Amino acid sequence: REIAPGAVHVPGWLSLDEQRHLVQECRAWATGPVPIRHTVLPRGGVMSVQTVCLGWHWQPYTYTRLAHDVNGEQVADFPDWLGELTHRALTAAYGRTTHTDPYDTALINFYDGPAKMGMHQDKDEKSDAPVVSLSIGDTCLFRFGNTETRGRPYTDLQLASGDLFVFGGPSRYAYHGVPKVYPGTGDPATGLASGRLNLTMRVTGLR
Ligand code: MD5
Ligand code: FE
Repeated sequence: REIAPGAVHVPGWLSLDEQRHLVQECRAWATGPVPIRHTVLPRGGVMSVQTVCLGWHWQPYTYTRLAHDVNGEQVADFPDWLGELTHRALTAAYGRTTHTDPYDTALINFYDGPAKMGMHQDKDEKSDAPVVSLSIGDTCLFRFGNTETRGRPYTDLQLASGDLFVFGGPSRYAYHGVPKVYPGTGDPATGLASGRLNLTMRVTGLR
């Protein structure tokens, strides 16, 4: 379903098996060369979500190869199979692949307890290729806004376990956020007993 031009929500896109596999892989990445952590913002704030990156390391507001803000190590590779899953996701959402640039980074966010994400734009990538988002675990309230301001107008919707959301075209630079996660709404059969995982695949445009 198209929420706005270029913003397509595909509920229940991932099978339970695919979700279980992604949860397992995320557990391994969380304890990889650069462990999952609460990102510290330049002005001293600490994000309530925990993030681990693949391919390129995101720290506000840039991408680097080495995680200078964590332990100086290089993040784990962005695996080919995740790039293939991303291209299947784009085909499912748009009916075709719109960009040929290879996807080279994933940001994996883990929401537990009261974790949420304020309204922001994703503009650290030097490519306007769509951002591909996969949700696993507890359902969240997702706020999809406009490209001009953090405030109204926005559309509130729920993202549940297995949902795919693709943000491209005119929606690529829309403000968005996660005002809350609904505890106890996930299926423990995914392997995630509580909390919410979100994987976003991106093209950094860097080399
Ligand atoms: C999440 N993650 O669920 C959220 C929303 C992030 C982030 O916002 O930057 O890691 S997934 C959504 C997303 C990504 C890029 C663009 C847009 C939404 N959008 O234009 O609405 O952890
Ligand atoms: Fe974002």
